[in-house]
Amino acid sequence: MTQEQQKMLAGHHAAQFVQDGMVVGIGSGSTIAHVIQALGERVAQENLKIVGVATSEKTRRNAAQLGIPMYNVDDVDKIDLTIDGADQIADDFSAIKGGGAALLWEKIVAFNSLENIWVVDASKRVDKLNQYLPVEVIPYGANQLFKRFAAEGFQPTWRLDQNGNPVRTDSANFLIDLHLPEIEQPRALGDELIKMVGVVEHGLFTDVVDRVVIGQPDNTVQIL
Ligand code: ABF
Repeated sequence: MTQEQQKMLAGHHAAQFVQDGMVVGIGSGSTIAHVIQALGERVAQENLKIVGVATSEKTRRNAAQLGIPMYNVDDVDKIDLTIDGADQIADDFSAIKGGGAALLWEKIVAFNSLENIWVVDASKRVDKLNQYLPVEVIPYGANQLFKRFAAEGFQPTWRLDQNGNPVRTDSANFLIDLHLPEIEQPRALGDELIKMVGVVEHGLFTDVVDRVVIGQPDNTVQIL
């Protein structure tokens, strides 16, 4: 199975965990697009009654177009279940998220959810986290932060759009991607980053997820 087929397999499987009457946090990214598609089909075919909570404006639009009522995180009393994607998931269930520029709202929704499920293709599973780490920063002072990241040896790069302009998140912040070798201590690194003035949030997600749904190349789904 291709990576995209693995994403679809995992996404459709994860959508089955959503029950009638739930408030569902809906993540971002291409894997979650399959979850949204599957939920939209259930809304249309089973008259599934759910309320969605957006982790990005793009997800809000995509889900609403498929008939899922979408709310902000502050519009609901609680979130029963959040389903989201990830860029990498390590053996200790720490993850890097934010490749889709939605890490801040994703982390806010995740930490306000009673249960969190991540949905990935098999390529996202690694022994240790080792891909670029997105950090969301306030625009004012971002250049100074960039220089500080460089001085720390984090090899920072600006997240740029196709026109070479800095990407703005849904909260109108910038993203700086850090390029480190293997991240041995994700919690310690996260604690270090979040203390740096001007950092809004980082893409290290630790002690968050309850279940991981993995689409495998052999057309099976592994649930951890
Ligand atoms: C989102 O899903 C982001 O946190 C993460 O970067 C992305 C993974 O993208 P994809 O599912 O397209 O691989 O939750």
